[in-house]
Amino acid sequence: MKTEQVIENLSIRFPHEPEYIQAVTEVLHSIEPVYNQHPEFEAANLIERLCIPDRIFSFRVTWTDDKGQVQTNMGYRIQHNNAIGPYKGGIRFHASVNLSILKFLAFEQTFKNALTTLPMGGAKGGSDFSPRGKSNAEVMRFCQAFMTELWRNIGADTDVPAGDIGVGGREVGFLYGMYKKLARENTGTLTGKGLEFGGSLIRPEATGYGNVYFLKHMLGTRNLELKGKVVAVSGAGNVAQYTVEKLIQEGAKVVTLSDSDGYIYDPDGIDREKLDYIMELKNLYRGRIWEYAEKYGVKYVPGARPWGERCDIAMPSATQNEISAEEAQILVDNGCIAVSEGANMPSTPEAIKIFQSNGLLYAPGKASNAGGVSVSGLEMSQNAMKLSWTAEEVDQKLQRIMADIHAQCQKYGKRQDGTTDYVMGANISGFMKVARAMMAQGIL
Ligand code: NDP
Ligand code: 2IT
Repeated sequence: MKTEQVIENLSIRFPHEPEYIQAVTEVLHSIEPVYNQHPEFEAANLIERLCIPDRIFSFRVTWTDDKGQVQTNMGYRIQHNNAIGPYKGGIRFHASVNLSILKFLAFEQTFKNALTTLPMGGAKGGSDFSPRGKSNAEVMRFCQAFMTELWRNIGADTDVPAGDIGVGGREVGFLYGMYKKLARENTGTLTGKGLEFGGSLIRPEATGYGNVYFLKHMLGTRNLELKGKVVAVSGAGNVAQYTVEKLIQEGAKVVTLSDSDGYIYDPDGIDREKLDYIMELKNLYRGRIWEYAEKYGVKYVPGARPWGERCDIAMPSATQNEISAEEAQILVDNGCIAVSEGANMPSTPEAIKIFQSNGLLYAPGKASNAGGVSVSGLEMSQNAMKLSWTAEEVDQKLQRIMADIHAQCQKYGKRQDGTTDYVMGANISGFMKVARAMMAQGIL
């Protein structure tokens, strides 16, 4: 494979898609050596077939706001690759959503889902609609309008959406309700559903818990303990909240959280009671993180991210490209030993280089945040069997999956000195599974 040529070619064919090209570039650089050991891959032009999504749906979503004004947004679903199972991946509602962002997410999802050991292909969808500041009724009308267009293209055995930024339990409920009304079936075509109508226990917790389980495995390779470590977490949504919950259970001290307006720094650490307050603030009142600083009398820094605060471990859990090279260097200078990504692609390529060249334990999101989609896969299994597992059963399966992903990273990312390159490991392991499945199924 002439990697640079492939990247250049994709950049020309898909200009104005920087996040997509960024994600593709990282994976292609990782897999180049193993790809070149398989001339049959090149003969089948596997690389372009793997980088370019199977298909993209885009549509207008029309809805009426509370003032009676008719609004339009764009809606998308990217079905990236279904070589190993039905298309699977979240839906993002955020003003920044565009094809570049959804294509990078669908591409990453394909490799992440391959790592989970479950039979799921990769997809992503979303809209440039932002639920922020909208009433419940507006969110419901938007979700219903979005699903009116999407429903024909999804299904329990074809494409199974779930949540992502701006899409949580409330939105999945509205989306699923409309899906059922149109499709007239009840097979669980979305995951992240409420417990009363087919949702799985531990799905809300899964991404955050899974990331902490993965982190513990990484620390274990250096005989390090999580207990007593100071952790900086960004975001304050689903992933951040349950990351903090598990970190508290493990005896770590979480000192930061953030949202798109700024971050809070609590030197005493966020305890269970403070976390309950955050969950109520964010999930019920839909307030801002500065309100935490006001309530507990701690520092709030508007317009900034938390990486300047001293910590042993960083767990970015908000959005893509939220750690720049400068911020990575500050983390290193402050003695940070590990970065485990809850968000998708939160570290810029330059930041990753800084983490790796300074010997930090660094886990890319496609490995460390795979717990969320894994429990989505377990929700699909439970729906198909028409039964539900206990929280303990699901949590145990999640722990086993995260241990397995860590082992795959070690196997495929082993450096000469015996340490693990988790980027290399995750990319090669995910790629080889998808590649073998594609080769076996012919030129499509
Ligand atoms: P939520 O919508 O629940 O929370 C997102 C949080 O990140 C909010 O605090 C939000 O702040 C902040 N945020 C979002 N966009 C930006 C931005 N552009 N700049 C700064 N802050 C921002 O989403 P999730 O917790 O579900 O998702 C967080 C990350 O984890 C995403 O990268 C997602 O792709 C990834 N992920 C999610 C999984 C899941 O199961 N939910 C699974 C695996 C990965 P504000 O409220 O101000 O917008
Ligand atoms: O990025 C992700 O893995 C998710 N948003 C979860 C996808 C899913 O299908 O549960």
